Amino acid sequence: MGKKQSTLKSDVVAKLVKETYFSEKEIRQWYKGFLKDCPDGLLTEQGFLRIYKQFFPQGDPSRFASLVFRVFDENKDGSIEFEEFIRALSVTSRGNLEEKLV
Ligand SMILES: [Ca+2]
Repeated sequence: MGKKQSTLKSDVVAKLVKETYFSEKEIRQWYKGFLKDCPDGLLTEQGFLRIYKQFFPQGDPSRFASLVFRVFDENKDGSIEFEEFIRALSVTSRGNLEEKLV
């Protein structure tokens, strides 16, 4: 709990490949970027919004991103771990999250 991880364990990667739309390579790339933005492995809501805006530059996703943040902070600890993050990204990048939230 709360330990720094510089690499992603292969069993974690395998699990995420199954649970998301991303390939192993994509997941490892996202993890690198994630650690750059969040060296302690935890993403705050502000940090999430910043990344989200890069991913969806059109429009103002602030409200939506805030909603997404709450939905995907599965253990409700106020921050998003990489596993929560990549699941959120997988769903939102396919654009069906609104359906899920309704
Ligand atoms: Ca969390």
